[in-house]
Amino acid sequence: MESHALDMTRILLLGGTTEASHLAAHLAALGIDAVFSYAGRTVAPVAQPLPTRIGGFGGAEGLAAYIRAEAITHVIDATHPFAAQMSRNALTACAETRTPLLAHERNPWTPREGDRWTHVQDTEAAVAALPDAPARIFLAIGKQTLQPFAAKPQHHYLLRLVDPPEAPLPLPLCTALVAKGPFTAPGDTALLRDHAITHIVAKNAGGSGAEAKLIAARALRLPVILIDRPALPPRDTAETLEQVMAWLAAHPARRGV
Ligand code: 3Y8
Ligand code: NAP
Repeated sequence: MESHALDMTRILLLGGTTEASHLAAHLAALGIDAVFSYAGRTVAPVAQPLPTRIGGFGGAEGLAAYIRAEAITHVIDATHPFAAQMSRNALTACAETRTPLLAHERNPWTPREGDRWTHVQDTEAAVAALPDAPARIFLAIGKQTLQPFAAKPQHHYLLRLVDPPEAPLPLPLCTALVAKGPFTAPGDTALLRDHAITHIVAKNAGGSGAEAKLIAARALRLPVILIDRPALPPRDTAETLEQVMAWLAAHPARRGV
């Protein structure tokens, strides 16, 4: 990227994933002006080597106002594939402010030999896919989408949360673990075995940070109910850091006069 374009570049990096943290470190090392953004979903998010803002923008309008006020020249959406509302707002705000937008996301996981996966479209379909006879379910989906599982209270649920739950959990038989990824296959294999887990429910997040439980399920030959990621409108996407940097070079910064 030419130096003058680099001087005017000011990136808003929508984060909250392993890939966002890797990109933040790369941009900081290059001295590229960028702001990292968390939703504020957790008590103590991982510190980033970039100036960081925490909290919602106030919808697409709030994001558009932020882009103008902060003279943002590029938005890189490196949020989680299930953070669909943030991604939709970024599409709207970048169209309105004519700001180049890139989605930095990982590909969905694909099954390998020995995987016993059932693909479902959403959380409700995941609940329907559970057996009726009491079982022991590892719900590795965070805490925002637990309520639908109350429809099958007969199961014992093992939950893994980033922060201790503030409110009572909606599942009568459950064990809550507080742990922040990225996780390891040996650790998750021991966890599934220690809790005599019979089924796993997970989001098709892709990437490495959440994959350990799928590797563990393959080793223990356990069934996995995998929730497909929400569909999003078309946008520029880049899977690797190199593709992100090539996209930036192909979209040199310019501000309306
Ligand atoms: C607040 C930032 C990094 C980022 C690490 C990745 C990997 C570890 C694995 C399991 C699955 C789950 C959950 C998970 C993983 C990474 C990544 C990823 C899954 C942090 C983070 C924030 C969040 C929000 C949190 C959600 C929850 C989802 C737990 C930080 C740690 C289940 C997604 O308790 C809650 O309210 C948790 C909420 C959104 C999904 C949900 O709907 O509940 N992530 N996760 C970000 C913000 O405020 O903007 O606190 O440090 C980030 C990471 N979580 O830098 O290495 O890249 O995916 N996060 C899923 O994938 O299924 C756990 O337990 O096996
Ligand atoms: P979401 O449902 O798509 O977004 C809900 C609202 O949260 C957005 O409209 C926006 O509020 C705010 N928001 C979301 N991400 C933000 C960000 N990076 N910076 C500033 N505001 C943000 O999002 P979510 O699924 O709750 O995810 C929240 C965060 O957790 C994201 O950073 C995401 O990358 C991370 N995460 C989510 C998952 C998951 O499974 N959903 C997994 C791992 C990490 P306003 O409308 O007010 O702007």
